[in-house]
Amino acid sequence: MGIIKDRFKEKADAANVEIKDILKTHGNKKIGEVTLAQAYQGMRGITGLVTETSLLDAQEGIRFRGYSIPELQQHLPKAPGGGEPLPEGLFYLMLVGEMPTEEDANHITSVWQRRSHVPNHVFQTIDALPISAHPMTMFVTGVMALQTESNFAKEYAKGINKKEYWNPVYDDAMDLIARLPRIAAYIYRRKYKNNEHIHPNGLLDWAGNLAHMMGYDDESFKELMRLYMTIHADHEGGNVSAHTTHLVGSALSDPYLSYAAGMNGLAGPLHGLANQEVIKWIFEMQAQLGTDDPTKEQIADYVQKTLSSGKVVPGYGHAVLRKTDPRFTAQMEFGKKHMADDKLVNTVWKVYETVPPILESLGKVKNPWPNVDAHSGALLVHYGLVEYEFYTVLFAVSRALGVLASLCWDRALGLPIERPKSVTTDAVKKWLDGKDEIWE
Ligand code: HAX
Repeated sequence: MGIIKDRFKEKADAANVEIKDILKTHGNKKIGEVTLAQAYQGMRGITGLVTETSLLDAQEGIRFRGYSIPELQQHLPKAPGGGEPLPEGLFYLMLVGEMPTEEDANHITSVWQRRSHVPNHVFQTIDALPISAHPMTMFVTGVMALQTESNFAKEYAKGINKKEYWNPVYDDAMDLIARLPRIAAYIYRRKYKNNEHIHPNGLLDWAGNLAHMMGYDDESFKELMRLYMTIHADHEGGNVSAHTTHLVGSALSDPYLSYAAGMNGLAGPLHGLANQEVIKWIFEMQAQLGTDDPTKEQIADYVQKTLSSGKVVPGYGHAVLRKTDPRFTAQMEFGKKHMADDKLVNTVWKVYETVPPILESLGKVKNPWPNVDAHSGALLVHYGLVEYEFYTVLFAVSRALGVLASLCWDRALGLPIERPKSVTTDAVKKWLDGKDEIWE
């Protein structure tokens, strides 16, 4: 077995023993109660999932295996001459649960380079879609076409012992992550750059190579990609993309099927598509106001217009967070370091000063603060990546790291098929009247 596979298996075996012991002694302990409002309103606040890779605190934001984003920036290995973390290192941290050495991160870089070949039929399948198709449609279609390569599906068809499920799932996860930059870059060049493609550079790291294949060889853009791929990778288990990947995987659908399902969820405007919606909203504001440097008063008027036409302000609010998203702050710091005078980036900062008090004044928005998507587009536009419909594809490439590391854990821990109980309103009414207790 490979070095990292061995380390993962060792950790997973130890965790299995520990969890069995916890369940034996404490399995009947309650970790919460479910109210009717929670059942009807998006299961907010119900603790009902185990995800090992990261944990979200409403006030503090995300921690990956205990490390905050600034701590990741400090401790994870960097590319030579670079200042931002290598996403390879974050993947190692999420998978193995320990901070990687530079050698560990470089090892993953070379494994992913070796496994990055994408068969031709995947590109042909993407080519069968009209050029007008949304990049996320092309992306998920490409991943589905790649499912022909699944080791897990092949092993399952042959009749694999359930104790061994984790093994081909691990290989699928590594293969899929390795191949995603090629698929993403292919879509970008096909849709926006005349179908002129760029060969991978075997000397570059995973995120640097993605930048290169998209046609962006500026060193600071590569740094942005490393940061971007790190901060978008995981946000604990309950968000739509992570939860869907986990749920579909629990039916023993292979990692390609599970990840594609999750990314269909990421493509929704209340989730990952919000990154394109933010920049579209700002471009529309600029066009309507006739300026690329709006004042805070002009922005406030535009926000009111958005709200009064029954729309949400994209990039603001969160189902769990109750403070400014540290992923927003990390991007703001990057902006201050690399492009402090950029007008669009400054507009994002002015929007940040304007929107929260307005949302707060509505009295119903639980979190008026910006999330990750409020900032990302403006940084990309700075480097010339103006094709905002593509932004969610970048998010999807990054999200693969978290959801696929989690899927390895799901199978290594032998988690069963997920199947919560649902009720009908009729049954609820009978239960409230004390007439029926069919679900208890
Ligand atoms: N603008 C206007 N209204 C908002 C709002 C916003 N940014 N955020 C929440 N609200 C509204 C809700 O629509 C809801 O209104 P109704 O009661 O009239 O239906 C009310 O405030 C209460 O909602 P909430 O409890 O605060 O928020 P939810 O947990 O239901 O939803 C969302 C969380 C992120 C979906 C929500 O804040 C939103 O729609 N934000 C804008 C879209 C966005 O930025 N999404 C990306 C989120 C981060 C992410 O997943 N990235 O991938």
